[in-house]
Amino acid sequence: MDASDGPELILLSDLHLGAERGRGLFRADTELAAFLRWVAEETGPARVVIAGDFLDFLVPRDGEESVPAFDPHGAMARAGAIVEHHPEVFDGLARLVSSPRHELWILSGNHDPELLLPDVREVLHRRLGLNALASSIRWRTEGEAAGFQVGPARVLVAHGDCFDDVNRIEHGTLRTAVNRLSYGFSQPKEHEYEPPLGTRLVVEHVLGLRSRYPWVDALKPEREAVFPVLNQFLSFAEKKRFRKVLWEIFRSQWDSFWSRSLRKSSPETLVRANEADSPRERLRLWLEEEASLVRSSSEDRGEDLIPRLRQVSAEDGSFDLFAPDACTRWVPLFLDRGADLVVMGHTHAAKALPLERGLYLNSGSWGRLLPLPESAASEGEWKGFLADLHAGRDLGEARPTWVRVERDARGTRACLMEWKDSAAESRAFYRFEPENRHWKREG
Ligand SMILES: [Mn+2]
Repeated sequence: MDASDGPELILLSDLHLGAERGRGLFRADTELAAFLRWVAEETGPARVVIAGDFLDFLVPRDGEESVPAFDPHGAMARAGAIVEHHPEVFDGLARLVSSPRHELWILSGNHDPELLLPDVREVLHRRLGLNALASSIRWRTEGEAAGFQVGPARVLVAHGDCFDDVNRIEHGTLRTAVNRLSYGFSQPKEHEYEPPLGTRLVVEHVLGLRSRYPWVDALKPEREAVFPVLNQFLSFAEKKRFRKVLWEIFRSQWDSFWSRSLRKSSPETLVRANEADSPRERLRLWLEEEASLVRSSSEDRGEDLIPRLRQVSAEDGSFDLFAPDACTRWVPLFLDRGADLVVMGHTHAAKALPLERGLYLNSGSWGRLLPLPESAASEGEWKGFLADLHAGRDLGEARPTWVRVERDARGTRACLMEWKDSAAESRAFYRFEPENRHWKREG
């Protein structure tokens, strides 16, 4: 590779390293350490970008039942505990940080907005062998996207929670809170930061279910499968509490959709409702989605769970790299503004979707994933699956994916990759055609 070609990009996200080991969402210590060794030895010059949810501050330590939704005072200790539980991963990252051929970029996500706290970043700097004066980690902790140029292709990288009303971090109020905290205004009513409702759902409901149902954060699709299953398994009192939060989410989504997409749109964009992506069409899709969510939390009596899940399984594209996801209809906003490739994570569902103008790749997750059985699977298989879930079997496995964008003799290419059996495997590979700013699938 010539120097003029510039560094390649290696993008991964949603590692969810928590202050625990051998349980929970992330258990791929050995695989991730091997991957980082491969990156250090086999690639370069390269920029390695961890695009959000690198750490998970919403994971309890041994003996803790739950965690606070936002705990600026405990965040440093929790970061320290996370680092302690995953030594080989941090050794691998330390090696990249000290490598003259590699750059490490870290974006925060909705499970680690605490990375905005300088003390938390300091914990990582120390563990990775840096002192603050010579930092060579590029932090992006205010929700901003990171832009890169690889040959003629412009690449935009973001965590992806910006499109998710339930989980989006409000970076303005978080920044204000960090500012106030630094002056000693440390009470919630003084710093005024409120985590998103999705974070509350996790700490108030999901964490309490993890020991009974360890699959709860691995089963996909999240809303369409997990909510109806829990709705059947939970006690009446638990259901009531759970539904209360779901309703709050429903209402807040309506509010935020209204304020963001309608009130702020110019009147003529609301009238011209013929295009598929018009605000009115978006509103219709939105309402449809939300209606099914509310139905699943209020009407289900249990007897129709399997037929409903069969339908979810038939329609769900979570595990299909080429099936559109909820981001697909928003990504063009970035492509229209100059990006040729948009890479995001957050959904834990790896994607490779060429759009009308540009390409959208989702880097997936290194956390565990659990698909529903095939829609057409036998009644026995479905019953067995639900019995396993009910019995609290620890189901799910990691399918570690990442994105590689590099230059070769023929130009720029972008690949969705999987780390499988200690090797890098391409799952979908696209070549950039700069003349028409188009990506052509080549493998
Ligand atoms: Mn996320």
